[in-house]
Amino acid sequence: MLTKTIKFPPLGDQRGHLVALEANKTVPFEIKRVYYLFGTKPGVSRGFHAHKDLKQVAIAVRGSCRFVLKDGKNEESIILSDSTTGLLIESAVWREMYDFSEDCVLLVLASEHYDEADYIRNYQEFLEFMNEKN
Ligand code: T46
Repeated sequence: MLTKTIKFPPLGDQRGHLVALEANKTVPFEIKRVYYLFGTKPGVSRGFHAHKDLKQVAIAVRGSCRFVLKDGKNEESIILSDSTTGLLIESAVWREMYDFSEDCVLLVLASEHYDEADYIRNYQEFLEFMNEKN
């Protein structure tokens, strides 16, 4: 299963909603970096890369988008549209992102600092990396 989701317990009350994201608790790694994607233009797709080591959790805190995940053999698609659900993206998984709603704010929690050397941005190289790994 490539699409692993984490349900964050909603802690809201009559005043509104609250979700807590805690490293090594609700998020299964130490969080070293947080970034968010927003203002993605209609029809634009993003991603098209894998990470050698990085693990991430992505949450559509507003709006929606669709992830396609690939491991070289299997492919799965998932729509993120719920601010209490995170998509856990393990290392060595190719990701593509589509269908961003205009209001989409995609929050991403990352297990490592930014390192371009950890990216595989060519799909053929990704397949070779997976062959060597397995
Ligand atoms: C991912 C998906 C979900 C930085 O300088 N620091 C950062 O922390 C990040 C994430 C990116 N950048 C730079 C690298 C590029 O020059 O920002 C530019 C845009 O990044 P990229 O084209 O990789 O963006 P996406 O939306 O295709 O992918 C991003 C993350 O890079 C990636 O790890 O899994 O969001």
